[in-house]
Amino acid sequence: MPNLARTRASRPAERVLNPSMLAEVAAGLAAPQKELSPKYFYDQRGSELFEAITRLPEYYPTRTERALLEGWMPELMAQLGTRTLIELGAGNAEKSRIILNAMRATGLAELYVPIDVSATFLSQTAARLRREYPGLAVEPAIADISVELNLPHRMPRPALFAFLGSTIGNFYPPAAIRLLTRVRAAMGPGDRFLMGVDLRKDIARIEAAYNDSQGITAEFNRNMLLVLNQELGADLDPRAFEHRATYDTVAHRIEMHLVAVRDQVVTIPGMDPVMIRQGESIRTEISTKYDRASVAALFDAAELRIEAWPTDPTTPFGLVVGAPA
Ligand code: SAH
Ligand code: AVI
Repeated sequence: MPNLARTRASRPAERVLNPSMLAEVAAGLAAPQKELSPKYFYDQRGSELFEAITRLPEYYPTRTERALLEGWMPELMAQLGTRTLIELGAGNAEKSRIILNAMRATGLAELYVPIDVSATFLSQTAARLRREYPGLAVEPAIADISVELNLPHRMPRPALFAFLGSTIGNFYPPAAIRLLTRVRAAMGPGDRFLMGVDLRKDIARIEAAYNDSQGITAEFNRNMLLVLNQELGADLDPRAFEHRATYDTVAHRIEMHLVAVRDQVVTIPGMDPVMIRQGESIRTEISTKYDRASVAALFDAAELRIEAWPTDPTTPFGLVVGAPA
């Protein structure tokens, strides 16, 4: 369990050094609805907090997706003969092992490329996988996937591009389409794309998943303030913000916000001071919930076609297999 008590950043920088972070943050905090990108959740502590979220009783996506992968991967990997697995936003790669095991069973597993913005966490994941899969080449790539994939020059084909956890839901539609288009551009004719998507369901169940009773999601949300303190020298006080997560039934997404509990002025070197009023919020994440039509629209726009779509009947969640259109 990560250290939940820490409120001040005191760690070495470990995220991808992003020269545009200051400009992005300044623009986000100047907008009428203040907004910060969810990619800023994930320093080492943020990655550990997300890992803790995946084990919460209320957080259904991880275990539902895991069950789907266990049911489908052996058959899919035998069918595709995949030699390279490229994974976007790999995190701890816990579920990736299900794919890697299925690849290993075919005797074809050669290369695993986990891509993530959380550099230290990624290198720990890669080191563990090298120990667990001695015959497999593991080439981690540090990248902000909203900008680039940073793939190795040579990859044995056919390759499977995986994007699990419904992380696609954290991107607004235009950014999601740009990301899928980037994946499509990297695919060869025999390659496939595997994407986990959380589907629309009972709102109370979704809201419970983002408002857990142990307060881990709230801590994860506030961690973004520590990342800004660490990376930009900001003076944000996590105790001055409350976690809020509510479902928007029109946009079909849960939104996470940090709500100011008092008026405050935030100082970030290199930009104008930011006044935040009591009750005003910073939106830190959207998590879109899909149906088949909304996934098909994303795929169409990125010139991908849905080849298979296994879903979980009890907890609506889908695993989409896409091919070049
Ligand atoms: N795939 C894992 C982890 C999901 S959490 C799972 O299904 O459990 C989201 C992951 O994506 C985190 O590891 C985070 O560091 C990474 N991530 C988020 N935004 C990113 C971005 N813009 N570029 C690269 N990685 C990103
Ligand atoms: C990584 N991503 C898919 C998670 C989600 O459910 O949108 C992040 C998360 N936010 C709160 N809890 C989990």
